[in-house]
Amino acid sequence: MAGTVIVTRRLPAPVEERMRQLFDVRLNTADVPMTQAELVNAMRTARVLVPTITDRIDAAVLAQAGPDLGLVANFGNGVDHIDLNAAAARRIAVTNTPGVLTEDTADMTMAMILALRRRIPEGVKVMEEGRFHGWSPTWMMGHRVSGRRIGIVGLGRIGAAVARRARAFGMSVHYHAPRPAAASVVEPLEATYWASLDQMLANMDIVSIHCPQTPATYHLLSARRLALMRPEAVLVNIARGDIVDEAALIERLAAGLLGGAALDVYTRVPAVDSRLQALAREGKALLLPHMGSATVEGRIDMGEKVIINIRTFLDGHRPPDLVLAHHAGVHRKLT
Ligand code: 8YV
Repeated sequence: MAGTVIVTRRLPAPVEERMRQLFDVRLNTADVPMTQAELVNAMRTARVLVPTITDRIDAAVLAQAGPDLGLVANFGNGVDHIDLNAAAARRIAVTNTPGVLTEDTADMTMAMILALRRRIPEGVKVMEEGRFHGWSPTWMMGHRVSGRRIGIVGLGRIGAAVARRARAFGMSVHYHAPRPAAASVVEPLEATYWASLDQMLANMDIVSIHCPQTPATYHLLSARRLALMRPEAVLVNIARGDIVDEAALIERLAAGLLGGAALDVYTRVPAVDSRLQALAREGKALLLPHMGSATVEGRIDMGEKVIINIRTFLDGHRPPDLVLAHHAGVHRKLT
């Protein structure tokens, strides 16, 4: 099939192989992000660009796109690294990979909650370092997870998958979203809707973030809102770093005003704030290196979604996973 497809990062081998069979494709064999100059160069020549979260496709980059570029087929769900308005203005379509990473991300959310509350990383370290000197009644006591109230911020696909798991673990499910979810979603979960995020935060044991990052959700968990959380409550963020005011979160954790945080995403990557590492060493934070959707199966499924989007586009049809700026809640340009 004709058309130059440029892929910015190494993808799982079966995905790269399939792309080679199907498209006139230029793969990036170096497993490091492209420089901005390389990215701009790719934008000039490609018909289809396949970026990942490590590529910043802002208005300045899009302004340099060649006349042939018609599709940015993102390898991933979140598109906060792409200026959707600028793409739309240049009639460049943007697609993502919804659905296929839902269950893996929800599994990881539960793993993070359990690991933080039951002190799993500390326990693993004790064994690795040969510091287990025998059981005692007060040894490694964590906190019970069942019977707790979980407040889910954003009851989309991933939020609902987390809610199903939380129910199975005996938690009561609460959620905040711009509007109540459909009865078919909410009823089986017996989920309680909180129109006010402030009020939900003040009443939860666990708060888990599952909304996209948009200008509207930037620092949604602001210093003021973090201060509403109960001092023994924990925060889980597997969505995007800037949905939380990370500096304010660090202050509250360090001051013992929050029960803990489990994070898979950060404001700065890869140079994560070193104060978070110190908090992790004290057992107040559990930190993961953005691996929420990282399963072999999930990444291959994501690649398959990207391929379907590219094929339909190159065939002259509307790709199935189009992301529209107004649907994604993007009302102003990336800053
Ligand atoms: C992806 C993610 O691995 O899909 C997302 O939004 O956050 C990750 O799980 C990443 O975006 C790949 O580009």
